[in-house]
Amino acid sequence: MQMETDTIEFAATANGDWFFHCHILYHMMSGMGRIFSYENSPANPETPDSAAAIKKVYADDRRFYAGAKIGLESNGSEGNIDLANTRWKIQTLLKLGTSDEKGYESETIAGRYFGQMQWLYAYAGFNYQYRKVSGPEKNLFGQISDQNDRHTVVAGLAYTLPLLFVADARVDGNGKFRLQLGREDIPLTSRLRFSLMGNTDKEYNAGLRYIVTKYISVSSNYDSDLKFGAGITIVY
Ligand SMILES: [Cu+2]
Repeated sequence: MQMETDTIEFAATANGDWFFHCHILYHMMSGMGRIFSYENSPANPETPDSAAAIKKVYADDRRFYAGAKIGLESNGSEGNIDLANTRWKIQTLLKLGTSDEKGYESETIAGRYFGQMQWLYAYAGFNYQYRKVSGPEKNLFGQISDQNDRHTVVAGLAYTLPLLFVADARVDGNGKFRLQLGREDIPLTSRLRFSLMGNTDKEYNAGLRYIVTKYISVSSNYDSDLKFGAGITIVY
């Protein structure tokens, strides 16, 4: 499983270079492979410059890959588009309600994962949010919320907790704080996924997604801004 450590035992019955790699090929191509070599082995005639060869193989680590998850549901559209390698991630989040009361949000952040286990992610970016509200709203810190019309920078730290819940603490350019806790893709069955999120801006979301094919899921969610919706989710 992701972020898990496993110990393996194997019979090292030949000298030279051993390539250990994940058999999910896009994992291998994004760095999930390492070469172990016997010390003092004779040089491999096909790679006379072994240092350069290793550098080339491990450069896979730094390649960027695109991903996306976009929900098209009766209450609006919510999704994210990512460009990431094993350390860096640029992400755009979109939330488009079907009315001004449900609101619109777009956020683009760039950040880096730190540490061997990459639990910590530090990021900065820009957030735009518009939502028609009847009166002033406060967040759980007692600050007047700026969700009704926010165009500002954001910076934060996210930390992956046990059970893969992500805790996210941030401040925006208007001095508003936000703490958020959530997890995506909790497997209820092999095809059914549950997601849960709540934050100190009094926003919350719970969703269910039934995976039909690799790219298409049937989904529904309840969102504090968008309310109940059902439709499809496209995953790339
Ligand atoms: Cu893998």
